[in-house]
Amino acid sequence: MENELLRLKQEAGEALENVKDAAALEAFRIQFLGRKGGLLTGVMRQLKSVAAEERPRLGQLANDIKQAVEQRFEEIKAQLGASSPKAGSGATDYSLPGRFLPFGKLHPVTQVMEEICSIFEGLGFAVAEGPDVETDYYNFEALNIPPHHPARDMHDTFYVTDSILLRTHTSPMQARIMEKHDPPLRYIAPGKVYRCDSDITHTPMFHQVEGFLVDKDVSFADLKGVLTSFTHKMFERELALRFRPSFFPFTEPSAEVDIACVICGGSGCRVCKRTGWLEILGSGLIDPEVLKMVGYDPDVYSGFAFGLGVERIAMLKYGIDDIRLYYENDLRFLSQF
Ligand code: 2U9
Repeated sequence: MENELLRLKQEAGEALENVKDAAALEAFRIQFLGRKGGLLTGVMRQLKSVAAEERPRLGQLANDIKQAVEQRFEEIKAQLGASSPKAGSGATDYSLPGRFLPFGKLHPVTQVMEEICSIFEGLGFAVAEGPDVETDYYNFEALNIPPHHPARDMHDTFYVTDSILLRTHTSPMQARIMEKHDPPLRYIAPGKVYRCDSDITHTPMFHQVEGFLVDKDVSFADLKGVLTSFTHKMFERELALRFRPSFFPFTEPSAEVDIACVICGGSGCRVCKRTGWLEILGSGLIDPEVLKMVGYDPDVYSGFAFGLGVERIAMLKYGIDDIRLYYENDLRFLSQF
């Protein structure tokens, strides 16, 4: 019996060290440790027929060997990262195909933002990014919106302190660029902006691309040319444009730009509220006060500026009717783009 135990110890040890995969490990378990017919289990059963005075010593030896083999078995199982199949479940089918994780994609807002930037880059604009946390000065004052100006109400600002805030538009970046560089300048500023507002057409965070061009003799005709070119490229057809007089503190004159409805082509439908037009961006000639604030002489230089909401452009391009869909992380929506 003792010899039999020592021989099994040696045999099991060698067999375990030769195990190379989960299937071989399972075969080992059945051969040596299986409840029915396992070699070690079988020897332990024979203890009953050993002489009574020998039983304690041989019982102890058998237990020590079984424990050592089981411990090495668990170590090798952990090394292989394999869990042996549960009793009665049958062997693992290694020919089954693996489970594939779905590929991620760029968010539709990121895709449209990149498309907008690449169109403006094609028109000669450079891209500049700036901080989301801004000073009151760059977000408002440098853009001709002094304290207590009624335009501040429209921005629904998230304040961090009295003079620090989450930017409500990307225009502060443009003021920073103008302050640092002399004309001619042609820049767009894409990024996240924040306003305390939430409903079917507003989220507290959204994305803007704002742009400007400053040089000598820049006129409203230049603005119309750039925005017409951008819109035709963005919507992949020569849609009619309408420049509607508007007001922004940083531009004078100002205009909101509409395109002929992408759904009905201008005849009137539910999407364009029967007007035939869809608003896509705001624009204007940079107010001389803003030029003066960054140190430019408005008698020498003039410029135009524009701003658009990326979520809105993507909604019009893809027929999305609720802005909140962008931020619910529902793959059934996101994987369509
Ligand atoms: C400087 C001077 C002027 C940027 C401009 C708009 C008009 C505009 C909105 C459109 C939809 C933002 O996302 S939106 O809510 N923007 O209408 N933005 S002109 O004018 C500037 C910017 C910087 C120094």
